[in-house]
Amino acid sequence: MGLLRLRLLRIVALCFAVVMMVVISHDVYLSTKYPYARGGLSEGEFGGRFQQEEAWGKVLINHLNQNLKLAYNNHNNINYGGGKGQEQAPWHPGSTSNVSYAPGDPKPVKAAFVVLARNQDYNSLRKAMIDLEMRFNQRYNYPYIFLNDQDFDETFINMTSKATKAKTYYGKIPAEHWDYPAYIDQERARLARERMEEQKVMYGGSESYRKMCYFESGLFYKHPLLKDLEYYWRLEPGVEYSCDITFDPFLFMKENRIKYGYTVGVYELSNTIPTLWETVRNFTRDHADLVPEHNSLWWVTRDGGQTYNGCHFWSNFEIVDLSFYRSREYETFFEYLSRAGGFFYERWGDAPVHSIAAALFLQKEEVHWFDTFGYFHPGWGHCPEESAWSGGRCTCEPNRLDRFITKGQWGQCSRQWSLLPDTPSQIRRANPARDPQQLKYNYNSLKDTTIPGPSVHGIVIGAV
Ligand SMILES: Nc1nc2c(ncn2[C@@H]2O[C@H](COP(=O)(O)OP(=O)(O)OP(=O)(O)O)[C@@H](O)[C@H]2O)c(=O)[nH]1
Ligand SMILES: [Mg+2]
Repeated sequence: MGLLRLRLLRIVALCFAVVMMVVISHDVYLSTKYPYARGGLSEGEFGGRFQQEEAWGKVLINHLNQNLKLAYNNHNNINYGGGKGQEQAPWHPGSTSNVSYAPGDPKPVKAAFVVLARNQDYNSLRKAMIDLEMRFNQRYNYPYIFLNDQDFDETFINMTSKATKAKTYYGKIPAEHWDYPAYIDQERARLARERMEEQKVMYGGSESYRKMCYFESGLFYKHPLLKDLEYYWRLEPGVEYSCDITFDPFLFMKENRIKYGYTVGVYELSNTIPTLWETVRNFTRDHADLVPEHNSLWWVTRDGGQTYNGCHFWSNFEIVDLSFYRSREYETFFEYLSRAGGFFYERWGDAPVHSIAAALFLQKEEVHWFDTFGYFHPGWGHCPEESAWSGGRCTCEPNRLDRFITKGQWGQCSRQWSLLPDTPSQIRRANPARDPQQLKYNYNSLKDTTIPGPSVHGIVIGAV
Protein backbone atom coordinates (compact mmCIF):
# COMPACT_ATOMS: atom_id res chain seq x y z
CA MET A 1 0.00 0.00 0.00
CA GLY A 2 2.79 2.40 1.04
CA LEU A 3 4.73 1.69 -2.18
CA LEU A 4 1.64 2.31 -4.31
CA ARG A 5 1.03 5.63 -2.58
CA LEU A 6 4.67 6.64 -3.18
CA ARG A 7 4.40 5.78 -6.88
CA LEU A 8 1.18 7.72 -7.20
CA LEU A 9 2.83 10.72 -5.52
CA ARG A 10 5.77 10.48 -7.94
CA ILE A 11 3.44 10.42 -10.96
CA VAL A 12 1.54 13.49 -9.67
CA ALA A 13 4.83 15.36 -9.08
CA LEU A 14 6.05 14.43 -12.55
CA CYS A 15 2.84 15.66 -14.17
CA PHE A 16 3.08 18.92 -12.21
CA ALA A 17 6.69 19.44 -13.34
CA VAL A 18 5.77 18.82 -16.99
CA VAL A 19 2.88 21.32 -16.82
CA MET A 20 5.13 23.95 -15.20
CA MET A 21 7.79 23.45 -17.88
CA VAL A 22 5.22 23.92 -20.66
CA VAL A 23 3.86 27.09 -19.04
CA ILE A 24 7.31 28.59 -18.45
CA SER A 25 8.63 27.80 -21.93
CA HIS A 26 5.46 29.24 -23.46
CA ASP A 27 6.02 32.45 -21.50
CA VAL A 28 9.63 32.64 -22.61
CA TYR A 29 8.55 32.02 -26.19
CA LEU A 30 5.99 34.82 -26.01
CA SER A 31 8.30 37.32 -24.40
CA THR A 32 10.94 36.78 -27.11
CA LYS A 33 8.45 36.73 -29.96
CA TYR A 34 6.49 39.74 -28.67
CA PRO A 35 8.98 42.00 -26.91
CA TYR A 36 6.32 44.66 -26.54
CA ALA A 37 7.12 45.52 -22.98
CA ARG A 38 10.55 46.63 -24.13
CA GLY A 39 9.01 48.76 -26.87
CA GLY A 40 9.58 49.09 -30.58
CA LEU A 41 7.23 46.50 -31.98
CA SER A 42 5.77 46.92 -35.41
CA GLU A 43 2.56 45.31 -36.61
CA GLY A 44 4.43 42.83 -38.80
CA GLU A 45 6.09 41.30 -35.78
CA PHE A 46 2.83 39.92 -34.48
CA GLY A 47 1.93 36.34 -35.27
CA GLY A 48 -1.55 34.95 -35.80
CA ARG A 49 -4.47 36.82 -34.36
CA PHE A 50 -5.03 34.51 -31.43
CA GLN A 51 -1.41 34.79 -30.40
CA GLN A 52 -1.54 38.53 -30.79
CA GLU A 53 -4.34 38.80 -28.32
CA GLU A 54 -2.79 36.37 -25.95
CA ALA A 55 0.55 38.15 -25.98
CA TRP A 56 -1.10 41.50 -25.87
CA GLY A 57 -3.20 40.62 -22.86
CA LYS A 58 -0.17 39.28 -21.02
CA VAL A 59 1.87 42.40 -21.64
CA LEU A 60 -0.90 44.68 -20.48
CA ILE A 61 -1.51 42.68 -17.38
CA ASN A 62 2.17 42.72 -16.53
CA HIS A 63 2.30 46.42 -17.12
CA LEU A 64 -0.75 47.50 -15.31
CA ASN A 65 -0.66 45.25 -12.34
CA GLN A 66 -4.28 45.76 -11.55
CA ASN A 67 -7.57 43.99 -11.84
CA LEU A 68 -7.70 43.64 -15.60
CA LYS A 69 -7.94 39.87 -15.80
CA LEU A 70 -11.64 40.08 -16.53
CA ALA A 71 -11.13 41.84 -19.79
CA TYR A 72 -8.09 39.84 -20.78
CA ASN A 73 -9.92 36.53 -21.07
CA ASN A 74 -10.04 35.37 -24.62
CA HIS A 75 -13.27 36.87 -25.83
CA ASN A 76 -14.20 33.75 -27.81
CA ASN A 77 -14.76 31.94 -24.55
CA ILE A 78 -16.87 34.55 -22.87
CA ASN A 79 -20.31 33.34 -21.94
CA TYR A 80 -22.59 36.29 -21.53
CA GLY A 81 -25.33 34.38 -19.81
CA GLY A 82 -27.10 32.81 -22.77
CA GLY A 83 -26.82 29.18 -23.86
CA LYS A 84 -23.50 27.37 -24.10
CA GLY A 85 -21.32 29.04 -26.69
CA GLN A 86 -23.55 32.07 -27.01
CA GLU A 87 -21.33 35.08 -27.46
CA GLN A 88 -23.99 37.68 -27.70
CA ALA A 89 -25.42 39.34 -24.63
CA PRO A 90 -29.22 39.40 -24.54
CA TRP A 91 -29.16 43.19 -24.49
CA HIS A 92 -26.89 43.36 -27.48
CA PRO A 93 -28.09 46.07 -29.84
CA GLY A 94 -27.10 44.64 -33.18
CA SER A 95 -25.67 41.84 -35.22
CA THR A 96 -22.07 42.88 -35.03
CA SER A 97 -20.67 41.06 -32.02
CA ASN A 98 -18.54 38.47 -33.73
CA VAL A 99 -16.38 40.68 -35.85
CA SER A 100 -12.77 41.45 -35.09
CA TYR A 101 -10.10 43.03 -37.22
CA ALA A 102 -6.33 42.73 -37.19
CA PRO A 103 -4.34 45.94 -36.72
CA GLY A 104 -3.50 46.56 -40.37
CA ASP A 105 -6.73 45.15 -41.84
CA PRO A 106 -9.13 47.46 -43.60
CA LYS A 107 -12.19 48.10 -41.45
CA PRO A 108 -15.82 48.20 -42.58
CA VAL A 109 -16.02 51.78 -41.32
CA LYS A 110 -13.39 54.47 -41.73
CA ALA A 111 -13.22 55.31 -38.08
CA ALA A 112 -10.73 56.26 -35.38
CA PHE A 113 -10.35 57.42 -31.82
CA VAL A 114 -9.51 61.10 -31.80
CA VAL A 115 -7.70 62.49 -28.78
CA LEU A 116 -6.93 66.13 -28.10
CA ALA A 117 -4.12 66.16 -25.58
CA ARG A 118 -1.10 67.95 -24.17
CA ASN A 119 2.27 66.30 -23.80
CA GLN A 120 1.88 66.11 -20.03
CA ASP A 121 -1.37 64.11 -20.42
CA TYR A 122 0.41 60.96 -21.55
CA ASN A 123 0.07 59.04 -18.34
CA SER A 124 -3.62 59.56 -17.67
CA LEU A 125 -4.17 58.99 -21.36
CA ARG A 126 -2.38 55.65 -21.33
CA LYS A 127 -4.63 54.48 -18.55
CA ALA A 128 -7.71 55.45 -20.57
CA MET A 129 -6.31 53.85 -23.72
CA ILE A 130 -5.47 50.61 -21.99
CA ASP A 131 -8.98 50.46 -20.53
CA LEU A 132 -10.38 50.95 -23.97
CA GLU A 133 -8.05 48.37 -25.47
CA MET A 134 -8.97 45.78 -22.89
CA ARG A 135 -12.67 46.46 -23.09
CA PHE A 136 -12.95 46.88 -26.84
CA ASN A 137 -10.16 47.75 -29.19
CA GLN A 138 -7.79 44.80 -28.73
CA ARG A 139 -10.23 42.95 -31.01
CA TYR A 140 -11.02 45.78 -33.43
CA ASN A 141 -7.78 47.73 -33.72
CA TYR A 142 -9.22 51.04 -34.79
CA PRO A 143 -6.44 53.60 -35.09
CA TYR A 144 -5.83 56.55 -32.80
CA ILE A 145 -5.34 60.13 -33.96
CA PHE A 146 -3.73 62.46 -31.44
CA LEU A 147 -3.97 66.22 -31.88
CA ASN A 148 -2.11 68.95 -30.04
CA ASP A 149 -1.59 72.69 -30.40
CA GLN A 150 2.13 72.02 -29.68
CA ASP A 151 4.46 69.43 -31.20
CA PHE A 152 4.06 66.08 -29.50
CA ASP A 153 7.25 65.08 -27.74
CA GLU A 154 9.02 61.75 -27.84
CA THR A 155 7.72 60.59 -24.47
CA PHE A 156 4.13 61.18 -25.46
CA ILE A 157 4.53 59.37 -28.78
CA ASN A 158 6.45 56.52 -27.23
CA MET A 159 4.08 55.99 -24.31
CA THR A 160 0.86 56.22 -26.30
CA SER A 161 1.99 54.11 -29.25
CA LYS A 162 2.94 51.37 -26.83
CA ALA A 163 -0.53 51.30 -25.31
CA THR A 164 -2.08 49.81 -28.45
CA LYS A 165 -1.19 47.54 -31.31
CA ALA A 166 -3.39 49.61 -33.61
CA LYS A 167 -1.89 52.40 -35.68
CA THR A 168 -1.31 55.76 -34.06
CA TYR A 169 -1.09 59.14 -35.78
CA TYR A 170 0.12 62.42 -34.33
CA GLY A 171 -0.91 65.80 -35.68
CA LYS A 172 -0.25 69.42 -34.87
CA ILE A 173 -3.25 71.71 -34.97
CA PRO A 174 -2.87 74.52 -37.53
CA ALA A 175 -2.17 77.78 -35.68
CA GLU A 176 -5.29 79.45 -37.06
CA HIS A 177 -7.44 76.72 -35.49
CA TRP A 178 -6.04 77.46 -32.04
CA ASP A 179 -6.49 81.20 -32.16
CA TYR A 180 -9.11 83.92 -31.99
CA PRO A 181 -11.09 84.55 -35.16
CA ALA A 182 -10.26 88.02 -36.55
CA TYR A 183 -13.64 89.44 -35.51
CA ILE A 184 -13.11 88.71 -31.79
CA ASP A 185 -12.10 91.67 -29.63
CA GLN A 186 -9.31 90.17 -27.54
CA GLU A 187 -9.35 92.92 -24.94
CA ARG A 188 -13.05 92.30 -24.35
CA ALA A 189 -12.28 88.58 -24.10
CA ARG A 190 -9.57 89.26 -21.51
CA LEU A 191 -11.89 91.37 -19.38
CA ALA A 192 -14.56 88.67 -19.62
CA ARG A 193 -12.07 86.10 -18.33
CA GLU A 194 -11.15 88.33 -15.40
CA ARG A 195 -14.79 88.86 -14.51
CA MET A 196 -15.67 85.18 -14.75
CA GLU A 197 -12.63 84.26 -12.68
CA GLU A 198 -13.83 86.62 -9.93
CA GLN A 199 -17.29 85.09 -10.17
CA LYS A 200 -15.67 81.67 -9.73
CA VAL A 201 -17.12 80.30 -12.95
CA MET A 202 -15.57 76.89 -13.65
CA TYR A 203 -12.56 77.45 -15.97
CA GLY A 204 -13.87 81.05 -16.24
CA GLY A 205 -10.38 82.56 -16.18
CA SER A 206 -8.78 80.14 -18.63
CA GLU A 207 -7.89 81.22 -22.14
CA SER A 208 -6.64 77.78 -23.25
CA TYR A 209 -9.85 76.11 -22.08
CA ARG A 210 -11.82 78.44 -24.35
CA LYS A 211 -9.55 77.69 -27.30
CA MET A 212 -10.01 74.00 -26.60
CA CYS A 213 -13.82 74.32 -26.51
CA TYR A 214 -13.81 76.41 -29.68
CA PHE A 215 -11.61 73.89 -31.47
CA GLU A 216 -13.71 70.94 -30.30
CA SER A 217 -16.91 72.71 -31.28
CA GLY A 218 -16.25 73.32 -34.92
CA LEU A 219 -12.67 72.84 -36.04
CA PHE A 220 -11.21 69.49 -35.02
CA TYR A 221 -12.84 67.57 -37.86
CA LYS A 222 -11.13 69.86 -40.37
CA HIS A 223 -7.70 68.58 -39.43
CA PRO A 224 -6.03 66.83 -42.42
CA LEU A 225 -5.63 63.60 -40.42
CA LEU A 226 -9.41 63.34 -40.17
CA LYS A 227 -10.01 64.11 -43.82
CA ASP A 228 -11.21 60.66 -44.90
CA LEU A 229 -12.72 59.66 -41.59
CA GLU A 230 -16.42 58.69 -41.54
CA TYR A 231 -16.85 58.27 -37.78
CA TYR A 232 -14.85 59.35 -34.77
CA TRP A 233 -14.86 58.31 -31.12
CA ARG A 234 -13.64 60.98 -28.75
CA LEU A 235 -11.30 59.88 -26.02
CA GLU A 236 -9.92 61.97 -23.18
CA PRO A 237 -7.13 61.38 -20.69
CA GLY A 238 -8.35 60.14 -17.31
CA VAL A 239 -11.54 58.43 -18.41
CA GLU A 240 -12.43 54.84 -17.53
CA TYR A 241 -14.26 52.13 -19.44
CA SER A 242 -15.67 49.61 -17.04
CA CYS A 243 -17.71 47.14 -19.13
CA ASP A 244 -16.72 44.93 -22.04
CA ILE A 245 -17.95 46.36 -25.31
CA THR A 246 -18.88 43.26 -27.26
CA PHE A 247 -19.80 44.80 -30.59
CA ASP A 248 -18.43 47.39 -32.97
CA PRO A 249 -20.25 50.67 -32.21
CA PHE A 250 -18.96 52.26 -35.41
CA LEU A 251 -20.48 49.49 -37.49
CA PHE A 252 -23.62 49.52 -35.36
CA MET A 253 -24.02 53.24 -36.01
CA LYS A 254 -23.36 52.92 -39.70
CA GLU A 255 -25.76 50.00 -40.13
CA ASN A 256 -28.47 51.89 -38.26
CA ARG A 257 -27.76 55.32 -39.74
CA ILE A 258 -27.07 56.81 -36.33
CA LYS A 259 -25.29 60.13 -36.38
CA TYR A 260 -24.56 60.77 -32.72
CA GLY A 261 -23.81 58.34 -29.88
CA TYR A 262 -23.48 59.26 -26.19
CA THR A 263 -23.16 57.66 -22.77
CA VAL A 264 -24.00 60.50 -20.39
CA GLY A 265 -26.42 63.41 -20.61
CA VAL A 266 -26.23 66.10 -17.94
CA TYR A 267 -27.20 69.73 -17.26
CA GLU A 268 -24.87 72.56 -18.23
CA LEU A 269 -23.60 75.19 -15.78
CA SER A 270 -25.75 78.16 -16.74
CA ASN A 271 -23.13 80.77 -15.79
CA THR A 272 -20.91 79.57 -18.66
CA ILE A 273 -23.56 80.23 -21.35
CA PRO A 274 -25.59 83.37 -20.44
CA THR A 275 -26.46 84.27 -24.06
CA LEU A 276 -26.10 80.94 -25.85
CA TRP A 277 -29.79 80.19 -26.01
CA GLU A 278 -30.67 83.69 -27.19
CA THR A 279 -28.14 83.18 -30.00
CA VAL A 280 -29.67 79.81 -30.88
CA ARG A 281 -33.10 81.42 -31.07
CA ASN A 282 -31.74 84.10 -33.38
CA PHE A 283 -30.16 81.39 -35.51
CA THR A 284 -33.48 79.56 -35.92
CA ARG A 285 -35.07 82.87 -36.91
CA ASP A 286 -32.36 83.73 -39.45
CA HIS A 287 -31.97 80.20 -40.79
CA ALA A 288 -35.43 78.72 -40.37
CA ASP A 289 -34.93 76.74 -43.59
CA LEU A 290 -32.14 74.72 -41.94
CA VAL A 291 -34.20 73.49 -38.99
CA PRO A 292 -36.29 70.46 -39.93
CA GLU A 293 -39.92 70.37 -38.94
CA HIS A 294 -39.40 67.12 -37.07
CA ASN A 295 -36.62 68.36 -34.87
CA SER A 296 -35.68 67.12 -31.40
CA LEU A 297 -35.82 70.46 -29.62
CA TRP A 298 -38.16 69.18 -26.94
CA TRP A 299 -35.07 67.62 -25.39
CA VAL A 300 -33.52 71.05 -24.75
CA THR A 301 -36.55 73.26 -24.19
CA ARG A 302 -39.79 72.58 -22.33
CA ASP A 303 -41.42 75.96 -22.74
CA GLY A 304 -41.80 76.18 -26.48
CA GLY A 305 -38.33 77.61 -26.90
CA GLN A 306 -38.32 80.38 -24.27
CA THR A 307 -35.50 78.85 -22.26
CA TYR A 308 -32.81 76.20 -22.51
CA ASN A 309 -33.17 73.46 -19.92
CA GLY A 310 -29.40 72.82 -19.97
CA CYS A 311 -29.53 69.24 -21.29
CA HIS A 312 -26.42 68.24 -23.15
CA PHE A 313 -24.49 65.12 -24.05
CA TRP A 314 -21.28 64.99 -22.09
CA SER A 315 -19.03 65.29 -25.11
CA ASN A 316 -15.83 64.00 -23.51
CA PHE A 317 -17.35 60.78 -24.87
CA GLU A 318 -19.04 60.92 -28.22
CA ILE A 319 -19.12 58.78 -31.33
CA VAL A 320 -20.19 60.83 -34.28
CA ASP A 321 -20.83 60.38 -37.97
CA LEU A 322 -18.65 63.25 -39.13
CA SER A 323 -20.97 64.01 -42.01
CA PHE A 324 -23.12 65.59 -39.30
CA TYR A 325 -20.42 68.13 -38.36
CA ARG A 326 -19.48 68.61 -42.01
CA SER A 327 -23.07 69.32 -43.01
CA ARG A 328 -24.20 72.73 -44.24
CA GLU A 329 -26.56 72.94 -41.25
CA TYR A 330 -23.89 72.35 -38.63
CA GLU A 331 -21.26 74.50 -40.33
CA THR A 332 -23.69 77.41 -40.64
CA PHE A 333 -24.68 76.98 -37.01
CA PHE A 334 -21.09 76.93 -35.77
CA GLU A 335 -20.15 79.97 -37.84
CA TYR A 336 -23.20 81.81 -36.49
CA LEU A 337 -22.25 81.02 -32.88
CA SER A 338 -18.64 81.89 -33.52
CA ARG A 339 -19.54 85.35 -34.81
CA ALA A 340 -21.77 85.95 -31.79
CA GLY A 341 -18.58 85.76 -29.69
CA GLY A 342 -19.73 83.66 -26.74
CA PHE A 343 -16.91 81.14 -27.04
CA PHE A 344 -14.58 83.93 -25.89
CA TYR A 345 -16.77 86.59 -24.21
CA GLU A 346 -18.49 83.90 -22.18
CA ARG A 347 -17.29 80.30 -21.89
CA TRP A 348 -19.44 78.25 -24.20
CA GLY A 349 -18.49 74.59 -24.12
CA ASP A 350 -18.43 72.21 -27.05
CA ALA A 351 -20.87 69.93 -25.21
CA PRO A 352 -23.92 72.25 -25.30
CA VAL A 353 -22.98 73.36 -28.81
CA HIS A 354 -22.85 69.80 -30.20
CA SER A 355 -25.96 68.85 -28.25
CA ILE A 356 -28.15 71.79 -29.23
CA ALA A 357 -27.10 71.15 -32.83
CA ALA A 358 -28.21 67.52 -32.48
CA ALA A 359 -31.56 68.68 -31.09
CA LEU A 360 -31.96 71.20 -33.91
CA PHE A 361 -30.95 69.05 -36.85
CA LEU A 362 -31.26 65.36 -35.93
CA GLN A 363 -34.21 63.06 -35.63
CA LYS A 364 -34.85 60.97 -32.55
CA GLU A 365 -33.61 57.76 -34.19
CA GLU A 366 -30.36 59.38 -35.36
CA VAL A 367 -29.09 59.68 -31.79
CA HIS A 368 -28.22 56.63 -29.70
CA TRP A 369 -27.61 56.23 -25.99
CA PHE A 370 -24.90 53.60 -25.46
CA ASP A 371 -26.37 52.80 -22.09
CA THR A 372 -24.61 49.43 -21.84
CA PHE A 373 -21.21 51.13 -21.72
CA GLY A 374 -19.60 51.63 -18.35
CA TYR A 375 -17.96 55.04 -18.57
CA PHE A 376 -16.43 57.43 -16.11
CA HIS A 377 -14.90 60.86 -16.61
CA PRO A 378 -13.65 62.59 -13.45
CA GLY A 379 -16.70 64.01 -11.76
CA TRP A 380 -19.41 61.78 -13.17
CA GLY A 381 -20.07 58.56 -14.99
CA HIS A 382 -22.46 55.96 -16.21
CA CYS A 383 -22.86 52.38 -15.07
CA PRO A 384 -25.44 50.24 -16.84
CA GLU A 385 -28.56 49.03 -15.11
CA GLU A 386 -28.35 45.72 -13.29
CA SER A 387 -29.38 43.38 -16.14
CA ALA A 388 -26.84 44.73 -18.60
CA TRP A 389 -24.27 45.01 -15.86
CA SER A 390 -24.41 41.38 -14.80
CA GLY A 391 -24.45 40.15 -18.40
CA GLY A 392 -21.90 42.60 -19.62
CA ARG A 393 -18.85 41.98 -17.47
CA CYS A 394 -18.72 45.34 -15.78
CA THR A 395 -16.66 46.46 -12.83
CA CYS A 396 -18.48 49.72 -12.08
CA GLU A 397 -21.11 49.82 -9.37
CA PRO A 398 -24.54 49.25 -10.89
CA ASN A 399 -27.19 51.73 -9.80
CA ARG A 400 -24.86 53.97 -7.83
CA LEU A 401 -24.19 56.55 -10.54
CA ASP A 402 -27.00 55.34 -12.71
CA ARG A 403 -29.59 56.08 -10.07
CA PHE A 404 -28.77 59.74 -10.40
CA ILE A 405 -28.32 59.73 -14.11
CA THR A 406 -31.50 58.02 -15.13
CA LYS A 407 -33.86 58.85 -12.30
CA GLY A 408 -32.48 61.70 -10.27
CA GLN A 409 -32.08 65.39 -10.90
CA TRP A 410 -28.78 66.14 -12.52
CA GLY A 411 -28.46 63.40 -15.06
CA GLN A 412 -32.00 63.05 -16.32
CA CYS A 413 -31.03 64.19 -19.79
CA SER A 414 -29.57 60.73 -20.61
CA ARG A 415 -32.94 59.05 -20.47
CA GLN A 416 -34.99 61.90 -21.80
CA TRP A 417 -33.80 61.63 -25.37
CA SER A 418 -35.63 58.31 -25.59
CA LEU A 419 -38.83 60.03 -24.41
CA LEU A 420 -38.99 62.13 -27.55
CA PRO A 421 -42.03 61.27 -29.64
CA ASP A 422 -41.48 58.87 -32.52
CA THR A 423 -40.73 60.57 -35.80
CA PRO A 424 -42.70 59.99 -39.00
CA SER A 425 -40.04 57.64 -40.38
CA GLN A 426 -40.13 55.54 -37.20
CA ILE A 427 -43.92 55.42 -37.37
CA ARG A 428 -43.80 54.52 -41.04
CA ARG A 429 -41.37 51.69 -40.35
CA ALA A 430 -43.47 50.33 -37.49
CA ASN A 431 -46.78 50.69 -39.29
CA PRO A 432 -46.52 51.36 -43.02
CA ALA A 433 -50.30 51.67 -43.39
CA ARG A 434 -50.52 54.83 -41.30
CA ASP A 435 -49.90 58.19 -42.83
CA PRO A 436 -47.36 59.89 -40.55
CA GLN A 437 -48.43 63.31 -41.78
CA GLN A 438 -51.73 62.78 -40.02
CA LEU A 439 -50.04 62.11 -36.71
CA LYS A 440 -49.28 64.91 -34.32
CA TYR A 441 -46.66 64.68 -31.67
CA ASN A 442 -48.44 64.15 -28.42
CA TYR A 443 -46.15 65.62 -25.82
CA ASN A 444 -48.81 65.21 -23.14
CA SER A 445 -48.46 61.46 -23.33
CA LEU A 446 -44.84 61.67 -22.23
CA LYS A 447 -43.96 60.83 -18.68
CA ASP A 448 -42.73 64.27 -17.73
CA THR A 449 -45.14 66.67 -16.11
CA THR A 450 -43.16 69.75 -17.14
CA ILE A 451 -43.96 69.25 -20.82
CA PRO A 452 -46.21 71.96 -22.24
CA GLY A 453 -47.74 69.86 -25.02
CA PRO A 454 -47.53 71.82 -28.27
CA SER A 455 -49.59 70.34 -31.06
CA VAL A 456 -46.99 70.81 -33.79
CA HIS A 457 -44.59 68.17 -35.05
CA GLY A 458 -41.48 69.89 -33.77
CA ILE A 459 -40.81 73.05 -31.85
CA VAL A 460 -40.42 76.31 -33.74
CA ILE A 461 -38.39 78.56 -31.51
CA GLY A 462 -37.34 81.26 -33.95
CA ALA A 463 -40.87 82.61 -34.00
CA VAL A 464 -41.22 82.93 -30.23
N1 LIG B 1 -3.38 70.22 -26.76
C1 LIG B 1 -4.15 70.70 -25.80
N2 LIG B 1 -5.14 69.93 -25.31
C2 LIG B 1 -5.93 70.44 -24.34
C3 LIG B 1 -5.74 71.75 -23.81
N3 LIG B 1 -6.67 71.96 -22.85
C4 LIG B 1 -7.39 70.82 -22.78
N4 LIG B 1 -6.95 69.91 -23.68
C5 LIG B 1 -7.51 68.57 -23.94
O1 LIG B 1 -8.86 68.77 -24.26
C6 LIG B 1 -9.67 67.78 -23.65
C7 LIG B 1 -10.65 68.44 -22.71
O2 LIG B 1 -9.96 69.11 -21.68
P1 LIG B 1 -10.26 68.88 -20.15
O3 LIG B 1 -9.31 69.68 -19.35
O4 LIG B 1 -10.37 67.43 -19.89
O5 LIG B 1 -11.69 69.55 -20.05
P2 LIG B 1 -12.99 69.04 -19.31
O6 LIG B 1 -13.19 67.59 -19.61
O7 LIG B 1 -14.10 69.96 -19.64
O8 LIG B 1 -12.66 69.27 -17.82
P3 LIG B 1 -11.94 68.34 -16.74
O9 LIG B 1 -11.64 67.01 -17.37
O10 LIG B 1 -12.91 68.28 -15.66
O11 LIG B 1 -10.68 69.08 -16.43
C8 LIG B 1 -8.73 66.83 -22.97
O12 LIG B 1 -8.52 65.76 -23.88
C9 LIG B 1 -7.47 67.64 -22.75
O13 LIG B 1 -6.34 66.82 -22.77
C10 LIG B 1 -4.66 72.54 -24.34
O14 LIG B 1 -4.43 73.67 -23.96
N5 LIG B 1 -3.92 71.95 -25.34
MG1 LIG C 1 -11.87 66.09 -19.38
